[in-house]
Amino acid sequence: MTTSTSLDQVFLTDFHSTYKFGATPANGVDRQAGTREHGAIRDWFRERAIAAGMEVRVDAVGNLFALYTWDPTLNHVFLGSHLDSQPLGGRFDGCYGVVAALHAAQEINEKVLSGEITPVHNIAVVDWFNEEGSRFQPSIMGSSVLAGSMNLEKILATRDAAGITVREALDDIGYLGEDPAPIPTAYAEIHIEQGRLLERHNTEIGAVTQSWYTQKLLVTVNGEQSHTGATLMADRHDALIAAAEIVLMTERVVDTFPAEEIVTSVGQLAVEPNSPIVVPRQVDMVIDLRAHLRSQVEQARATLLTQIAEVEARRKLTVLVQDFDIRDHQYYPIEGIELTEKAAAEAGRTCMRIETMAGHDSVPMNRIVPTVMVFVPSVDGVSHCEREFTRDEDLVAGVRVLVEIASQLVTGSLDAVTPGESGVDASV
Ligand code: HGY
Ligand code: MN
Ligand code: MN
Repeated sequence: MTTSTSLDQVFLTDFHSTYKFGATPANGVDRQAGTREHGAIRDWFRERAIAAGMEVRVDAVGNLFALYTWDPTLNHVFLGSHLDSQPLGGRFDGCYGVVAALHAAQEINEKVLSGEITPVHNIAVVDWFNEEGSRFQPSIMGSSVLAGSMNLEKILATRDAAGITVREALDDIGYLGEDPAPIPTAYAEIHIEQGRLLERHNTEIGAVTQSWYTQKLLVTVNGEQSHTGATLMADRHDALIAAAEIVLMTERVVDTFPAEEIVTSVGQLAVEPNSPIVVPRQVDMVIDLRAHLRSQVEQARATLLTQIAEVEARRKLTVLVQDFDIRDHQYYPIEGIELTEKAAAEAGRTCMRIETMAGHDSVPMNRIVPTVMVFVPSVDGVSHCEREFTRDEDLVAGVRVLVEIASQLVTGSLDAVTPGESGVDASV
């Protein structure tokens, strides 16, 4: 009889072996969606799944599935996350959830084959395509297409900065699929918290209650090119100076809200023509705005638009602002939260309710099927960074909880539960 300890060791060995895919010098990974590094870890996942007797499928948007189908007349409980990463990202973000799901599914399969569990649903482990949204925007692509909130053809035609389409990138790594995706009946995802609340509260498991309202703003500042040496200062229409003012405004807008209720940064900025002796003609940048409530994001956005209009007039240039990647805040079903709390208690782990500020594939899935989202702690709350770290004992605690949640889902515990509700602002 294999004990959970030996199973945990097998999981850890497997998970630690993923660090080599896209390994970076400072202990991170770089395997952006559709790159050869991303293809390599997907090949590894495929081999592991086939070796475990699973059927592998790839759908039209490159979602990669590994299935145990005990009864072909039944739908599948999905367990998963994503294997793609941010540039110079962390080894745990997404990948932990996929490997944990693979191991949980294998443990469930053993229980089904031994008759310990009588499933009313099959199980599908999924590596969603392009959750991160760095090379191809927006983020959370593959699960959003499956959930019906993004259009397949539009996504396949999306281009990266080099003009390569999603379709071409998937084809290049051999993951432009034609298989029918399995039909989900419920979804569970385990993920590192990427924040510091579990650490702050010295708690091992997070039962996620809601996702934050998030949106991005593409800001294009149009000035005029001129000579950095010969043009009088009064004659300059410097797009980068104006953009710099807007970046500082973005940080300052947060000060008008209660602490830790709204976050924002400009993570991406491109200057044209980016020559050392040319006053910049154009700047394109992306503001990421997220808050506990929709009304807070909308209020911050309105303040920024007013301030941007003032910069436009004063500096005699134009600024175009386009909203994109808008995700309403969404509640996870209480029955799933209670399932996590029960599973944590049975595993002898502390648990607390927590909101997710980061987006996940569970956000679109929570719109179509009952969804359970579980966190394990991030050391220093650091993520999207090579320094990202989660301790082995926290990783295996999460796997134990995921196995119990998955056992409940495949035996129908959430069958009577509706998908997550969109958030309604208490303040409106
Ligand atoms: O959008 C997000 O928060 C995720 O990290 N892609
Ligand atoms: Mn992630
Ligand atoms: Mn991420």
